Amino acid sequence: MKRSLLIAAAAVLLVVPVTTLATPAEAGPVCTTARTLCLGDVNSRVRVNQVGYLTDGPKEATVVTMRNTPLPWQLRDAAGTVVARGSTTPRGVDTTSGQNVQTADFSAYHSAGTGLTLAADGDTSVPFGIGVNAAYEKLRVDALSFFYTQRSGIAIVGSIAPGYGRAAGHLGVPPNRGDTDVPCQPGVCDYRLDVRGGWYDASDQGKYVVNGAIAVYELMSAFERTKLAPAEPGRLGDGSLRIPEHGNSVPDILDEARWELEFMLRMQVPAGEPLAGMVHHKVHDRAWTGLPQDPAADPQPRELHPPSTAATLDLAATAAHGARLFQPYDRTFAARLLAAARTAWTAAVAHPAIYAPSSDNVGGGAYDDNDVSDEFYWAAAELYLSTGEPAYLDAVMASPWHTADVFRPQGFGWQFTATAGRLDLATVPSALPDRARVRQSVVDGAKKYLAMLRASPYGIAYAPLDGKFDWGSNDLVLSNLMVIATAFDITGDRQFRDGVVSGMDYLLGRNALQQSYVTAFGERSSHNQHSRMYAHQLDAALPSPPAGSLAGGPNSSIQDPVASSSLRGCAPQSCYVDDIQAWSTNEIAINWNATLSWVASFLADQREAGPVPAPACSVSYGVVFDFGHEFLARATVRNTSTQTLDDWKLRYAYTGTQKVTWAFNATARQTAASVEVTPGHSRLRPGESTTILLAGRVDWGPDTVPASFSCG
Ligand code: 9MR
Repeated sequence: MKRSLLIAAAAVLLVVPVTTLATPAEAGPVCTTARTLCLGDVNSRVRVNQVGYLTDGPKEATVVTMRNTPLPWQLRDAAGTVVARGSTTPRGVDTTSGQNVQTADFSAYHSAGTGLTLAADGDTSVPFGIGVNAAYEKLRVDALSFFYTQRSGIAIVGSIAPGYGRAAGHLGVPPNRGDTDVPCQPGVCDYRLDVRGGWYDASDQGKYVVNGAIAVYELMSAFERTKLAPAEPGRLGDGSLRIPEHGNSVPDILDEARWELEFMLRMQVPAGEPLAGMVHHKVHDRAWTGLPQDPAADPQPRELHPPSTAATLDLAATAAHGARLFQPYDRTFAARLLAAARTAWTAAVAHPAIYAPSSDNVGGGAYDDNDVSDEFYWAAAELYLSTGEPAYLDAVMASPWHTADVFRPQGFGWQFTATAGRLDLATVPSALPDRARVRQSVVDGAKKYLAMLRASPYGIAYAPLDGKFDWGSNDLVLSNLMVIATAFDITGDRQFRDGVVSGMDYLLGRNALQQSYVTAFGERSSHNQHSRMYAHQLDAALPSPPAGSLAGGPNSSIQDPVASSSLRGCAPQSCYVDDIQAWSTNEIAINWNATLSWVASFLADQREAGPVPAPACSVSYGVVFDFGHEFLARATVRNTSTQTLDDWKLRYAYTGTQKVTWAFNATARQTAASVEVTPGHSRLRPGESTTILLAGRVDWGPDTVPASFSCG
């Protein structure tokens, strides 16, 4: 059959007109099956963020249309009354979707509400809200609570995760054959390891150090950000997530990160063995299991796969990172982490080229990587930031990644970790000689992503080099939003905050498929993700993935049978289907939810009425004397606001191991890393300054200055 006839037949079969309204050449492949959500009756051509918009934030929608001249749009409230109107901007054919589109900007409308709709070109959007900061707060908690239900080696308690209770998986209880005493693959080693715990990676119940590492980094970074930027640290504190470790005085996000770190430590080759200090790349089933599969009922033998330099360096990076964060809560654990990080670094230097091969993909994913220069950079960066030691600084400065452009259009993740190192070198205080340049590089990278976002009529801050969307593209979009968010934290420049707010629209429904990729967020959200535990689509007795689960998203390579048969010829953005068997486009994974958690946490910190306000004071904090393990610091606080500060307090957090023991001209109280200073000078008029002296100890590591202060 001729192509044009085929397209006509498909359109007749679908009864309703195709909604992509692109040229026939583009419309054909996108709309030939119902799976592609091309049905005009359910798929509005007006694409919005289905969760909604912040009252004081950018508000844009994308309209799929054949027209190329501006069209009128109307914003209606829940009662159907037009509350704002305007006209669209023609954007031509969008290369990522093949759709001819226009954008509608209703940012000037600031009133909060629910059930709003946007109409243009004879079609109306799904309902959405304005004033959705609370939804982002919920997203932060949901996205982070995902990790609890992914835990291995512990029973999931139904009262904590309603609907998701299950027996502990892989604790050596039959039919499980792991993970308490796991042998290596034949010929790899002659010892066995107890590698219980950690998180199941995705749908499969494998546990992979490199993917665990990037996920745990993002969780720890979301926590560390509360010390580096104006944020509300309590929101990530003890009791904030749906996890069992409430009431232990440790922020829940760190409790969750520790679950994975403990597992990663168990993957390190023990002293006395030939590759001592290296880290096994992964542990998983000998053969693939089918769907559904309860972890506790998995009968497959588990095997340790060979150590790799990438896994070793990733343990070095995250254990070093964790050491500085856990120090205020558990010094013994912090010391264990730091020792393991040092050992791993030394082992990686001695074995710099042991690569995980792409062929090792039976029973689990390969997570192959044969360039570990970026992992060396990241590990050196975290070791330097935590210890301040010259050897690690030298490794940072000597790395080609230190001056290269690490802000790649295709984003970063488990396979490319230099960006993680760069972001932390830019934000965590240190004596890095070229720190100002490093900070500027993040701002420059973010500007590039912002330009991409603005050039894309769907607001996508992601542009893979060949135009093909990668496996897990949603995660890569979010990774670039992390960079834009970090630029906001560095500069306070509102365009970056607005960029992140706007960039989230794509993931929550403003896209070619009108799909919210986050379960239970938005009218049309993904809920059939590929998962052995949450296989509701296959067995009605099982749950769907929990609220806040991110689907991997459009993947041009469509490697699974369902996607490859139903999406053949898809435009990049349309290479997605919410089907449980479409594992190459629709899986869930810890690294993806970690990036979502980071960005959701940033968004939750952005209030309705503009970014978190600048502090009422400026603080100049300097170390006056450093006697090795003791310090004397001076903080000069100036009231930069227009209001007199009465009975005010100075608040900040250390990123290192400092502990204030005494204050002059003030009283200081330190809880974990957070310090609250009550000055003797309790009234500070606008423009007035006061100086406070603080004495304290440094257990180990550098005596760096705090990064962010608040007064009030
Ligand atoms: O996220 C991984 C992606 O970057 C790779 O291209 C893909 C193929 O190797 O593998 C993805 O990771 C999967 C892993 O191999 C096994 N567990 C599920 C992961 C998410 O799909």
